[in-house]
Amino acid sequence: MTRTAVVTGASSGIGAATARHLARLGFHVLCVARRVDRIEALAQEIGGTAVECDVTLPGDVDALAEAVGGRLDILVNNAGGALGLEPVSDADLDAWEQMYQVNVLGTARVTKAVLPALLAAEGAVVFVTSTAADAGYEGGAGYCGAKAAERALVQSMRLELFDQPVRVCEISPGMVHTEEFSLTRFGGDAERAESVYEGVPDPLSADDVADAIAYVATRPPHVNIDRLTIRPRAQAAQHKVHRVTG
Ligand code: 8X3
Repeated sequence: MTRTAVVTGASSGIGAATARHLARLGFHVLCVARRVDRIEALAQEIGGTAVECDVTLPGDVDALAEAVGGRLDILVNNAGGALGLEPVSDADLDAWEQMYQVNVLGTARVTKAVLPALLAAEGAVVFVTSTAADAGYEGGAGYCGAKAAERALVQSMRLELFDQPVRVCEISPGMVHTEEFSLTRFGGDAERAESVYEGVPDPLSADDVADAIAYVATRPPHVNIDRLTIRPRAQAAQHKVHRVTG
């Protein structure tokens, strides 16, 4: 029987790379995102299925669950992201609301909707959180809070489902240079986005993280990788980043 995976946020970056990795491992991948042109191209490339879905909309998520059907081997909750880097004194709370809608509520909504299918397949759910969930940093309250809340989902679900046939795993990436993460965070300001990675010899790529996700997701059913933190060698900690200057 062909194994099936769902990857949310599959239109770019870590999500698209994960869809490709899982397809190479033989999974039929449901590529889930809002931007239908991108996921259709990806699905065609990897022999998967594009599912247009905004995880913040209950009707879209119901339709996704319908498309999944009765069995699902892997759910990769990747849809999410950061908006802004202002201190709390200047925070745009609409942006915070959007971050919580996607990273937290959207993730919970999708997970809830396909959990019966994951249980039926003795499957695994992998949450892509962030090292931003470890502690707050300056300007990060909204994003760090959203990612910490997403981590709470992982922790609670693993306890709630301890005697059920499903694995609950978390990947916590540090600095990853994708085409969109920082660009989105800084509202399309390409120069500011690139400055995040300036001088860093080798930030992680989307492929590096996808490789780790695929590893975690494809362990045998009795092996639960609770959390895997992955950073570039140049980032010893959130604020300790090696940059080559001059
Ligand atoms: C991305 C990591 O350091 O920008 O999730 O918060 S960071």
